[in-house]
Amino acid sequence: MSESKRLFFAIELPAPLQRKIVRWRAEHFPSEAGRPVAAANMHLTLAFLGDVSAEKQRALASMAGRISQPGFTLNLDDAGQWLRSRVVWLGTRQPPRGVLQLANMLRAQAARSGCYQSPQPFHPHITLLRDAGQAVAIPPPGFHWSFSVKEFALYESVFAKGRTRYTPLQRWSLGDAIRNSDEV
Ligand code: 2AM
Repeated sequence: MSESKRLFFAIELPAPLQRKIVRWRAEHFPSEAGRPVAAANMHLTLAFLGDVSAEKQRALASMAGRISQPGFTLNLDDAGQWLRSRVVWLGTRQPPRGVLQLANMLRAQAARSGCYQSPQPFHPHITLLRDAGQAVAIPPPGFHWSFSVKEFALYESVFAKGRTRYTPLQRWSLGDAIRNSDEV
């Protein structure tokens, strides 16, 4: 029997953006607000898969490879806290259709493969702090970071020596982004 891996599909953040976010977080949140997610671990989850066998991983990867849709731009212009899951996050006020379409497709494929999918609506976010159980002041989004998403990845979550590390295992390209009429 092959070993299973804890997997999820996600969007990677460019390293310079990860560094900017870390700087902003350090400036705006006290250390007692929560446990900071390491810069290299920052990502935007599209579909959580849970513990997956090698066989199921192959099937999920093959389905992901058949997804054909254009890339899109994500504007990180929102931040908030979910007390129930004890996280502080960064997100987007108006998720582009592309991110919703991609997540819906991956979540539907995952569900068809028997990976439990939460019935909660998909809220694209990047977790910044964990164990944030006390309400913290969320700074007004004076930031405006945007980045263009040209690919997505299958990640493995590994817990070792007291730390969780997320490692991209495989990546797929999205097609050429369709320009919004208000973009120049
Ligand atoms: P979170 O950041 O909001 O906690 C890897 O754990 C990624 O999958 C995280 O981004 C996590 O979201 C997301 N995820 C979604 N559902 C999950 C679940 N049931 N258990 C663990 N992680 C989950």
